[in-house]
Amino acid sequence: MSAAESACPVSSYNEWDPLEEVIVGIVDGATVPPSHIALKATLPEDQHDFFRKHAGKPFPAEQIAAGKRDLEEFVHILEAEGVKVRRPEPVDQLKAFGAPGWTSTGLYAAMPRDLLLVVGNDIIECPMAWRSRYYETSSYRPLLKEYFHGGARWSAGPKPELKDELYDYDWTEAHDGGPFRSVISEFEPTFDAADFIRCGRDIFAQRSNVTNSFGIEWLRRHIGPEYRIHVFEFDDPHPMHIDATLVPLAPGKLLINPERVTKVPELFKGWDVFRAPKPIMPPEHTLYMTSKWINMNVIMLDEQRVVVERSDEPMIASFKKWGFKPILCNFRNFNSFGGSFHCATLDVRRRGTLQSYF
Ligand code: DAV
Repeated sequence: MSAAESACPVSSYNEWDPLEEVIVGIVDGATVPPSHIALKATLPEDQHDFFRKHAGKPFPAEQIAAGKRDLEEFVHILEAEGVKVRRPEPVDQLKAFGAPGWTSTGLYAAMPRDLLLVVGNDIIECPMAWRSRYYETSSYRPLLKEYFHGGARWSAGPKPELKDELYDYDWTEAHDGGPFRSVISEFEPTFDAADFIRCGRDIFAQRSNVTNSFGIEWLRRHIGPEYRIHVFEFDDPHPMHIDATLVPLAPGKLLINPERVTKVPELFKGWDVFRAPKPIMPPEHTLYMTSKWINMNVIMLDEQRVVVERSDEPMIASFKKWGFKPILCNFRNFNSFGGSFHCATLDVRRRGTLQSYF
């Protein structure tokens, strides 16, 4: 690695090199997006009513306050572990925006993992398929400009039009266990960063209700022949984001969702495969946008230290058994907004170099 590379403010190749700088999202101003078919395909069944009734309105204030408390605890923990923490700027999510043919209001700046992808020294703004997330990078622009001035590459996918042609308005779930039917078409490239997970030269991806093949192909050519993108299909009728399904924790160590990964890809032959324990999230706890499997949505601070939800005893015990060092943090209130530690963060800089682990 050259001196210029090591000095770059953006530098991260995998999920486990020692974490130096991270962006942690915010829940301030979190707003329920307008109703749209693209949401329907991913929201939990029991949340459809809530989203219909509260479209375009802020999420309940007490939930936002509780989510904020969890985030503050998380930030303190990261700082105590020696990690530099950065935060996005709050923006008014109720301000309408649009493009020819549509208007929307926003969502939040809670999940940097969803919309920014760091591959080496490149920080990529993803062309997201949800209209409500079209301008979500606004909150991160001051940071992106700073990183660019500091020497990072700053890229963006082709700005999507998000016309009606992108969406399948007749979408219904394939109940018969048939092949995955996405709510989005191949009209133009779209992808969320969280449908990709990095493992040095190898990057794992899935097609989902926000990521199409066109988007994956765009990224493949953008990052170039130094990287290999592997596209997997899992047993998940509502795929959106890979980080509660298949999570490489360290070289040779893979965490899987045992319900969705019924066949571990051949590539991981010889790796330790850890099956995430069943989530213990109480049924009365509101989860607006995810399944309970966010118990496996953890962040590695290095090859051993892993941040785990404080009340998640089965996960804590499993990580200890597997030889990791769990660091506990309250995060259930934040979980309500659709993710856990991995979703809430973007590892901007980890101390390490580009390597092959296969
Ligand atoms: O339920 O698998 C988890 C990740 C959301 N950003 C799920 C989604």
